[in-house]
Amino acid sequence: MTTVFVALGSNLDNPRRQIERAISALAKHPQLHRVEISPLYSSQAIGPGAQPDYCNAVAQLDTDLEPEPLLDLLQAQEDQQGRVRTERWGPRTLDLDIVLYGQRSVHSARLSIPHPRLHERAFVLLPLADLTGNQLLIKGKTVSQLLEKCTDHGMVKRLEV
Ligand code: A4P
Ligand code: MG
Repeated sequence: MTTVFVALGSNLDNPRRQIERAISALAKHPQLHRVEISPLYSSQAIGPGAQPDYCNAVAQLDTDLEPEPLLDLLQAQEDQQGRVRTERWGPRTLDLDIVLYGQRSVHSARLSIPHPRLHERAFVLLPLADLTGNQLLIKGKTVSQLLEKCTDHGMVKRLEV
């Protein structure tokens, strides 16, 4: 079993409900175990044009799936929730990214793990810190060390339960 962190993001069609729907699909999937979810955050969109704010969260889970079959499962859930892929970083009903897959680095045509923009995104680092405290090392750095260098904290707010 490998412990994996998945970033969830949505900024279309009731983002909070999209994230809640994705969480419940992950939690009941037979190949995903011990699924834990961070608090939810609201964040200003990074991307082209004026876009609605995002709802973001991170899930921690254990799985026997290899990275590519896990990506297939996550993309199937994105499709299930009406994801339409138009422009890069465009608005979306659901984005599920593999942030970390155990200690493994993956660089293939379909996958870059750790997620290459993890260190510059408070909307991923803050929920990751909620789940792991300061236990996790990412390329030798703690999440707090990454957060110190990350400049977009002001754009990210934790949502009330
Ligand atoms: N891919 C490569 N590595 C991964 C990975 N670790 N996990 C490939 C998942 N997918 C990965 O993704 C395009 C391709 O990336 C996939 O087919 C997969 O093979 P996509 O989801 O179709 O497109 P995208 O999300 O627009 O591209 P990208 O480059 O993954 O975007 P990012 O960097 O994830 O950014 N602003 C806020 N506030 N909150 C957000 O959540 N998200 C994005 C997406 C932009 N701005 C945001 C947010
Ligand atoms: Mg994505």
